[in-house]
Amino acid sequence: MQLLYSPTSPFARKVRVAMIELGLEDRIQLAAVDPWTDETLRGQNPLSKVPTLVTGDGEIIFDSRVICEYLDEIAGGGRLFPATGPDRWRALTAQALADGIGDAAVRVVAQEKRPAAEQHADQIARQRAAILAALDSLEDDAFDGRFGIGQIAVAAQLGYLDFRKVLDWRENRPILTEWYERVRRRPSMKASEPVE
Ligand SMILES: N[C@@H](CCC(=O)N[C@@H](CS)C(=O)NCC(=O)O)C(=O)O
Repeated sequence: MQLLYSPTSPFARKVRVAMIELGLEDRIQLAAVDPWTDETLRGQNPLSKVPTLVTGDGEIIFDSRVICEYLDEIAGGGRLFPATGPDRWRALTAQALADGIGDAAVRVVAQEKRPAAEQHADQIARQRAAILAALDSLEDDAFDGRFGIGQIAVAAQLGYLDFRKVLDWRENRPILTEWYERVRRRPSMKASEPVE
């Protein structure tokens, strides 16, 4: 299998962490692509986004949520994604919340790359409000010892907020801070740290 990824993408990082947590890293070759400039990616994924997975059978699978669930299935199933019931919906909702932080953060970063006169302050404020509210809800939600898809998604996005210096998410969030300091030491997190 081949994973098309970018070393800075928090969504690709989620897949890389999942892959290592599931012990699949020897079966997946990593291929770095720049989704903004590499037009060959569009031939495989019409959206030209990373992550995109090419399976051993040549199937193309995207986006990060689908890839993670696929990897969980080929690793035996039920390890990162609870199969049914309230735990499953909680895990999927946590993943959606984390991905939403990422979508908002990517938009903030894109806006802030523009010349000051071309930035839309209202859009930046709205995205930052979404990130802050999502972080507050994570602070209120006790994290158990599990490192399933919800936690992996959150960890990948907190790493991205740090990497791009989007905002200081640690301020007034001691529980989330303590949790992240613990999980960032996992081999899967260390092996996937973002690099420019
Ligand atoms: N929902 C998608 C989001 C993926 C995404 O936004 N990837 C960004 C990089 S962080 C990308 O490839 N952007 C290129 C583009 O939007 O054209 C997922 O979970 O995989």
